[in-house]
Amino acid sequence: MKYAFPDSFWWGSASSALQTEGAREGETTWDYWFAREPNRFHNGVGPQQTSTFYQHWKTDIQLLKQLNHNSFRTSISWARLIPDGIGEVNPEAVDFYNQVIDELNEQGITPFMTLFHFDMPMAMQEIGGWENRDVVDAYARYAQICFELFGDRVLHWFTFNEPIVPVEGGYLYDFHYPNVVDFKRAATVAYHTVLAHAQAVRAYRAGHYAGEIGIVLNLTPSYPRSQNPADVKAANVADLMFNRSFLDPVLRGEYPADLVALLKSYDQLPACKPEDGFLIAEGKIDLLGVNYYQPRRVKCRDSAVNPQAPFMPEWFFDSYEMPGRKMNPYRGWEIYEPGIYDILVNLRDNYGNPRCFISENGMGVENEQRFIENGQINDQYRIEFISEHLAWLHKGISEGCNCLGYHMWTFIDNWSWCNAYKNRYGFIQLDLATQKRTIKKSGEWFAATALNNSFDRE
Ligand code: BGP
Repeated sequence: MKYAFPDSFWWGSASSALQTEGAREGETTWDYWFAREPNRFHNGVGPQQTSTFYQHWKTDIQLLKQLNHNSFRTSISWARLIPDGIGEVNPEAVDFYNQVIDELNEQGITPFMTLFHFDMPMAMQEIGGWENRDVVDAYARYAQICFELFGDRVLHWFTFNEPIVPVEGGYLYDFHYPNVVDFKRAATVAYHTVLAHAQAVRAYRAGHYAGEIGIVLNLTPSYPRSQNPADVKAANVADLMFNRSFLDPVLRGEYPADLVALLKSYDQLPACKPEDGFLIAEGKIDLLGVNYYQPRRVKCRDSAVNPQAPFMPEWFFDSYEMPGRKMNPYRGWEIYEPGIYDILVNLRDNYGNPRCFISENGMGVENEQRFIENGQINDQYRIEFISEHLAWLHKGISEGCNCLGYHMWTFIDNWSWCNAYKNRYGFIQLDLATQKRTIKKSGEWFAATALNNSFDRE
């Protein structure tokens, strides 16, 4: 069967500043944490050793072109642009981003720009990070500076990438700095992130810039083990906490009443100001980026909660390992392709069918060198992964979902937070010793699919 996509469908990939550029003047929480606890990072590889995009941006953009990208998302590093987060703008950073943006446009690759992809300037973290409303204001200033500097040539902006991840990693589950376990502080961080988002949207609207503004959310559809009411209730709480905590404010301009009531009943609500509601209502977006990697399967808890244990989302559900689930064993994530369709249908039916696109989807695999044939990684598994997801995405579009494109994570193998270079995601293989780039089989497949705006499959 031939899967053809709408005209002007966005074909591309995503990356982020910290994971690709390499070291910079302004320190981030990642540099700080790595210097103190290198053992927390796979093979002790830190954020200085990334895929050297800062040096190779021009030839890397040539490679994007070779992969027939018509669009590409990366992020601006707040710490590179404004090393202390709030003060002077670094002119070298302005030159760098200007060059990248201009080259992308010249090559016919539409730049999509994220303002914050997990990379908090250390100076901002030192005053409390997202727990401090001064950091919210500093972020809004940074966003406004980016709009002024680059807004004439960047027409698709994203305030945050996966804003729930720093909440989970930094304040609940101990996989990002500052390694706090405290639900109320996590809720405050999440709430202030929404306020920061809304302030950036407000600034963008006030400046009457030519493009559009959105956010990128990692949506994990919550599937109950069964239709037993206890399982369904558990899945609903997981959905409220991990999806709707950001989805509702940015698409509906308000928080779900059920979420507010739940947190209130456990005394976990962050401090709110009366004017916040108006600001959040102004934060409604033009375009939603959806990152989809895995579903979340849940069941009701089998045991009572330990009242001495810290209050956690898991007070309301257990994760459920469905027998027979298909796994990506390297990352430990389930692969469930219909999830991409379920997300789109949910957006269509419950959120007014917003303009959206798949902003990340991908498969990290360890030790890909074992698949080298005639000098090239033959990553057939990745081609399968993409085409199966695209088939479900295609079904969504044919049923009226407003999905405008598909971006893969990622372009060139890059540095992956605590996993460093363990799992490779790229269309292009990176040789860490020489920095040599070699297109994988999946890169060629994607280039052909983007060129034809379609692919064939049985
Ligand atoms: C997303 C992030 C990316 C990227 C990707 C792969 O959550 O937006 O930055 O890293 O996941 O995940 P990981 O690197 O954890 O394997």
